[in-house]
Amino acid sequence: MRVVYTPQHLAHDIASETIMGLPVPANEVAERAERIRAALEADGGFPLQGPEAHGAEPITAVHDPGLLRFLAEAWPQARREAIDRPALIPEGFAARGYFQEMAIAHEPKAISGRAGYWALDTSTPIVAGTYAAARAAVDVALTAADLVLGGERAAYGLCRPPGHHASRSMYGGYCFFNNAAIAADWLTKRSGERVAILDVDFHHGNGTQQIFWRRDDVLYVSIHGDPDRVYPYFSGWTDERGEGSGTGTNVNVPLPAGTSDDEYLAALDRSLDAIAHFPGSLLVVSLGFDTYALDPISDFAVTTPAYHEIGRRVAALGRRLVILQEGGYHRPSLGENARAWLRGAEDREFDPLPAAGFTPAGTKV
Ligand code: SP5
Ligand code: ZN
Repeated sequence: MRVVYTPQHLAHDIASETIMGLPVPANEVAERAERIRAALEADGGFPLQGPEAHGAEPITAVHDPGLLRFLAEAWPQARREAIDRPALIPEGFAARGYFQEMAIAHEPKAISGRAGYWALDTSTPIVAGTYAAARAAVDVALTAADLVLGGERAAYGLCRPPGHHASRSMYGGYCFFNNAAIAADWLTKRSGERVAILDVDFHHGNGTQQIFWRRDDVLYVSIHGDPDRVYPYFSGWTDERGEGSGTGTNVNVPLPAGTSDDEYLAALDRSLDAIAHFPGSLLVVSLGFDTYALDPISDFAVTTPAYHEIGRRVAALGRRLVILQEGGYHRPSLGENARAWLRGAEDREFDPLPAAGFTPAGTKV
């Protein structure tokens, strides 16, 4: 299987994030993508290629042009305002209650307020290289989509930063542009077909759900930690099914803490069944490894052999696969989990390579 990767992600270099007001070491770090790249290179069956630039148009097809403008301008503006901090994090948010019963919505000029106007949370810092990395991640996703449109049965886009928490007009959850949503929208236009998205990241893909909420040409199916318990908290319940002509094209499968391999695979089978009933030959996979038993911010108990089986069952649907990386924060396991999943998707056996070579981020080779 071909893999699309670019070292441009290294520019999104985050040291810490803020959780409930306190700084903690960042989870969404460059080492994640470098671990996966190194394991796939060591495997030998996953040729790497760089992305093609696709411009801004596919981004503004699903995102507010104001969000794109904000992300392009945010770091330079923070520097101009002499905000002497390692990263830009919002000071306050345009919360639901602020606007209730008032049809007002001004984007302020100051960068601290501007960030809060577009942001979901305080755990998604913006640094000097964030915009370039986020744009490159979109190009990675679209290049993987093009490989499949060009005849590949499957392609893997090693996107970083991830995307599924970014909605039409909001960034957050370590995400800036919704790589999977942009790729799915692109696929509908280039193929003329309906497109399904399967989101197996531990977290509900609130952004992807929001973007396609009223659309009947894109099915969104997500398996995730129950929002009553975990981030992103405000969406992901089973009664969220879409609205208007999109009614019935949003499927949420929330699961309890401690979900085992067998419980996860049972939920996967139900989800694949929903996809099998939706027309079209294309499936975008939002692939997260934060369902892993040792993930530091999640609470499922999925293991590496299960990733091989999940990849196998997803591919057994018979759809053409655009597989895009989302989360997964247990760095030592990421390479093997990705290799297991992707070999499963090719219906090849998985033989663990516990000593798979790893070249640290930034190392000259
Ligand atoms: C793409 C993706 O996986 N984004 C996830 C963003 C999660 N951000 C909030 C993290 C909150 C961590 N809470 C930790 C509890 C540990 N017991
Ligand atoms: Zn996640």
